[in-house]
Amino acid sequence: MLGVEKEAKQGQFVQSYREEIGSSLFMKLLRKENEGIFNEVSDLITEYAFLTGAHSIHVIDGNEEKTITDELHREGKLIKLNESNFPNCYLYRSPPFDVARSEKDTYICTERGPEEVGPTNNWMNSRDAMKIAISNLKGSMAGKVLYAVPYWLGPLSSGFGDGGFELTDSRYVVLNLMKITRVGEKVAKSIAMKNSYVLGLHSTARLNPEKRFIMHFPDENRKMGLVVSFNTDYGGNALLSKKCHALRIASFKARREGWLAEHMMLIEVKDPSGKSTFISGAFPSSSGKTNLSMLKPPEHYAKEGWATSLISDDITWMNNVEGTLRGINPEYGFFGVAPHTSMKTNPGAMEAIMKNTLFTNVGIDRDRNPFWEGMGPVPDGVIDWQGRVYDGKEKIAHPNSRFTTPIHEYADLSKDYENPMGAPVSAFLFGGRRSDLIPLIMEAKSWNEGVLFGAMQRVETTAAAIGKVGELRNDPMAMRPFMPYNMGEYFQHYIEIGKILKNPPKIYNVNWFRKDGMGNFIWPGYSENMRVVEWIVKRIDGTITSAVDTPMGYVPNIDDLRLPANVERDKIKSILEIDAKGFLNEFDTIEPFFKSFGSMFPEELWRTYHNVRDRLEREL
Ligand code: OXD
Ligand code: MN
Repeated sequence: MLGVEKEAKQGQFVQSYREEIGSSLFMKLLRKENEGIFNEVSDLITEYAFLTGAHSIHVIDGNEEKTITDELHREGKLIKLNESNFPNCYLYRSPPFDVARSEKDTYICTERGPEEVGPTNNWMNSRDAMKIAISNLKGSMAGKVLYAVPYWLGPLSSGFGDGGFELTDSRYVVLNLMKITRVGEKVAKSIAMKNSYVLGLHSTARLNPEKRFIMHFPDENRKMGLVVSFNTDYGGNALLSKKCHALRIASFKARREGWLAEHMMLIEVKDPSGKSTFISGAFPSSSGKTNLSMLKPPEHYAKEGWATSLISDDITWMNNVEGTLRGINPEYGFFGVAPHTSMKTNPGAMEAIMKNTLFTNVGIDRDRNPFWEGMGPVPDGVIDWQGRVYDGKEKIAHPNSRFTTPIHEYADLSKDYENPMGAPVSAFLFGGRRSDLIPLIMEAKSWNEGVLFGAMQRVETTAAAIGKVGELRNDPMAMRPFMPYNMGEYFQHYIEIGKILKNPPKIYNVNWFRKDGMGNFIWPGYSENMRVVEWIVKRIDGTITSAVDTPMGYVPNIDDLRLPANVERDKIKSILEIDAKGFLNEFDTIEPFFKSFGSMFPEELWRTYHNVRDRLEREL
């Protein structure tokens, strides 16, 4: 695949590479289960090791976490946190220029042409891309160990899961993957049975941001997908199982095979009668998706018998099973944004991250407890994310600092988390940070109008990606950074999915971020979002049949929302209203974006757009 197969077969280290690969327990099992895949993977690892000049190879069996952690700790690359308060927790500091996803360096590489990926992606011809990759990767691991991490996305026995291998020289990446995916021996059978896998080639190389590339080749690797990433060691750029595989490469597969790979959380909500409703939601990075997935009902709701549990905090794969969409979480852990996570905003996450967690770019106090903005008063002598004594001027934690935590540390995991068939999804929420216009909640009148809600998402940018924070940009279905093919075709794919479902989820637009004239948030958010969730559950189960019929969709009668004690009813009323003029402006603003997809933009969605627009005009 890398064009060095022949040389690799005769290379100096090849014999020892082969022996190292063959000695892995994972590889022994893989050989027993599927000799063909074993041979193919052995050749690929050898070829990559030869190209990068790796000193040796280590295939991860699943029991290496402690050894690698201890090594990095001894070398001073990990700081051990306070063992009494944060057992088995460590801090890693990344170079200040490698702290977030880099969209400008992210490419989709095909042979056909840029129209295939549309105006929201960077395209490169796959042959040119491969040349750039090879020249950067060549010799980049001299003297280093090449780690091969076999991982599985989804419950182990699930037919909806998918396997992958990430080959990397970064022990930081290995530790993260060991927390956020299922790895090693236990995944051999699943990969062998699937008889395919996504290949991820990563190298920290020289960490040169000028030559940073995150390249996706959907047609390579027997058309199962190849990702090549180098000169970066951070998050979505380097943990290739996550954004690269579970969203971008998976989206190509999902379109081909008729399912959805979404940037969505998935939560189970139990009502007092014990009935479960599963609600998924797409929110851009760093916009409260993790908090919503871990929503804890306020005390009096809990007393009444409402309960919630988590399936996914970031990514949901949904398949049509007999007319119902069923969702699984491909991941096995959280790579969550630390700042503003607190006992108020997300007590479940705070409890989960107190054990077995790898923190990146947060601050620490004198007792080596992690610290970040939003946690409470700043302790004396706090050290910032770059290891300097905090001077009160810059941030203590980087705004995109993270916690990497195994999912089983979270107390309220849904019993359906490991269900190989997934959980039946009854609602999609679309949302994001919008201080104006978008009401607290509105329900789409049809599947296609819901698709329009998603397509029209315009939200404020956050620190999860390099670039300006707080700018409004189009982010359909919160997938703009992750949708690897033409967005117009993605909308069509959504419309087609709606047609094959007997029980399509109801679609909602939510906005927790409306501000008043003084710049204060109107809705209290966090656990109080349960009140909106209750309305959604009751709309789905038919308990609440009447709602206000507006040109955009249905909004709650204010008396059907149980309001928190500390809010002004009139203010809440104002964020349930539809500003027809404002929405018409929004339609005008969005139109050039839709037109940028040319003939790829679905006719059916234009029709929906004009129908809703006409309704708004009639309102004036
Ligand atoms: C993430 C992101 O890391 O969306 O989840 O950037
Ligand atoms: Mn995300």
